[in-house]
Amino acid sequence: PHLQSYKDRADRHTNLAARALLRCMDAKKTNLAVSVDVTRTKDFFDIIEAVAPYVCLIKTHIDILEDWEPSVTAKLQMLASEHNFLIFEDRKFADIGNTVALQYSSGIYKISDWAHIVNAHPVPGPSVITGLASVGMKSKETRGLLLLAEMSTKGALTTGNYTVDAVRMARQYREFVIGFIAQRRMEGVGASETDITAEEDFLILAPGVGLDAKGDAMGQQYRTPTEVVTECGCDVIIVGRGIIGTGRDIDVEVVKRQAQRYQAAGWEAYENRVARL
Ligand code: UP6
Repeated sequence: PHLQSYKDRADRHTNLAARALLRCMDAKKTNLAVSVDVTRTKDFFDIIEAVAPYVCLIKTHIDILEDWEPSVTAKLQMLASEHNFLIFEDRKFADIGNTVALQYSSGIYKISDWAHIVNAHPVPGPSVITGLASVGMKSKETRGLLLLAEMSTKGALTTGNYTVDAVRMARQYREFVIGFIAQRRMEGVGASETDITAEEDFLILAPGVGLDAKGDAMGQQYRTPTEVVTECGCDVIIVGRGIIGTGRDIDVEVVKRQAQRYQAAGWEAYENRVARL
């Protein structure tokens, strides 16, 4: 599927969240997701307003906001429809089905009310998917789940059979699992002859993307949009500090310029990939 256009894939996708994301990517010509990893609500919205025209997806870690209040998620939803982007809460669920269902639907954040997409570690086994699906598939706007099949960090344990089994698990729940957090395409991984891999269309969202740095001091590793999208076939680039910077203060002009730069690089990498057909 990665050799087809986002538009063609949108038309064929059966999950509403995946379809909406692919449509948005095609309409706005962007495969950029910005990770808004800041602790102050003002910075959070300043960044989102600066990058909104250039992104298909805003990725949040809602629990790092120090001054969060319910109006934050209400405003986020409003901006998402106004600027046409989706919301991905990077919650990385990893517990028994009953617990993840509660963490997804309840508490103060009520993630399932506002996040189109969430993710989970496959480590508990299929029950993490069915637990989340018991909430997400009930929603009138279908939600989508990504499994973390690979991580971007040095020494990650998400290799070999772990990744293979994650992909096999996803294949059993294709209505709800729309793809992976990974570093490369997953279609061939662990597929047997009976798997109908031709119709399989998993979205691959890749974190660990940077144009200037190779990594940070805490194990993060960066690759360029060309490596990630053209060479490894990923669909969405997830960029945090490459766009929002590493300083305490946010310069919205810089953020905006960097978002434009990553959008252009990500889109060019995609065009180069589909042109290989
Ligand atoms: N993230 C990774 N690697 C993974 C999974 N998730 O970096 O394997 C998330 C981080 C962070 C973002 O939680 O929010 O993606 C990357 O941020 P950065 O671009 O500033 O490094």
